[in-house]
Amino acid sequence: MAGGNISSEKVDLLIYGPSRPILENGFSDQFVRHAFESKHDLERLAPAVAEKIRGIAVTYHSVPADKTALARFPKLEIVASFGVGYDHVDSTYAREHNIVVTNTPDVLTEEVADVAMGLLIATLREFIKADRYLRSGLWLTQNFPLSVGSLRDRKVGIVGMGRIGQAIGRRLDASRVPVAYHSRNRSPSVSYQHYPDLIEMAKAVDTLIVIVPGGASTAKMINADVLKALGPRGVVINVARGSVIDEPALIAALKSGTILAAGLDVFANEPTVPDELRTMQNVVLLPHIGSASVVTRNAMDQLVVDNLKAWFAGKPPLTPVPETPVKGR
Ligand code: A2R
Repeated sequence: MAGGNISSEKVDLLIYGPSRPILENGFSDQFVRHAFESKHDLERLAPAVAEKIRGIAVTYHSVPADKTALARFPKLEIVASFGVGYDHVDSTYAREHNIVVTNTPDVLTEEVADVAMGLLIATLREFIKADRYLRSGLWLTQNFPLSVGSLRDRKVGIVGMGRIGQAIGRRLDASRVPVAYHSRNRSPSVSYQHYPDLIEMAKAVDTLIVIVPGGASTAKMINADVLKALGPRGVVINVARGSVIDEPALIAALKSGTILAAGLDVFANEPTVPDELRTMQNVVLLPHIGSASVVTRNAMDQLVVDNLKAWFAGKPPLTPVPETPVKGR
């Protein structure tokens, strides 16, 4: 199945979530844009307009394109979502209603892998603490203490060996760090040791880098048992989704010394981060910046626009998600 009606009639689009220049200027006059920043704003959308909407650009993961939201649009053909994770889009409802869902894979792969690697090293070698130490003038009186953590004596288990997991693996290879991975299926693209059982991998390594999709199948998969198996040298890096970690279990493990440290770019209830984490010394916390550079975010916005344009030019979508009812180009 290729794209929608290619006549010259106007196409009504909903821009759902924060707008940005490429989403504002990237469409020709054939498109009529209706911009709504939040779910609350969307409630103001007149039913007469909702009836005309044929495409939605979901511009951030904080706006839920759930069943209730999607059901308002009887003529909806395509939801073009920003980001590689699309757990905020009800792709099951979309498939059942023959609505195409696209995401923005590949264009952010190397950027997120860079952040995973930076966060790992910053956590192990305590960059943030060292920066604070220098700024506070303490270096004038004594040297910064040696870091307990180092990449030199570690074995990393990557949880998820897709596009980004493989890009992280390449960086660890370059750093001469041994790698293993956990996923449901063995990946034909890598030769690292595969563990179908996450606990078994956690026992065999001392560092986990989490890069699986969010959603029901991965919810709280990094739980108290996995953390216990990782052990007192354990370090957890999460650049996936906050939902993947049992956050109270992680906090307890960090407090009790069940594991050593964590580097987190994502949280269960963003942008709220538990006070207990914010006051801990053995964590590095980032405000979900994995893909958040100007160059990469522009490429992601452009891919959202290009998916919608391809579809309404009668072509297949460029990057449909696996569950969607159509094949890509
Ligand atoms: O399990 P598999 O064989 O489908 O492998 C995928 C793995 N994965 C899981 N592993 C264990 N338990 C699960 N329930 C589970 N579900 C998926 O995650 C595969 O190795 C990896 C996903 O790879 P890609 O689809 O290529 O995603 P990409 O581009 O690497 O991004 C991963 C996630 C995004 O969904 C965002 O949430 C986040 O990174 O930024």
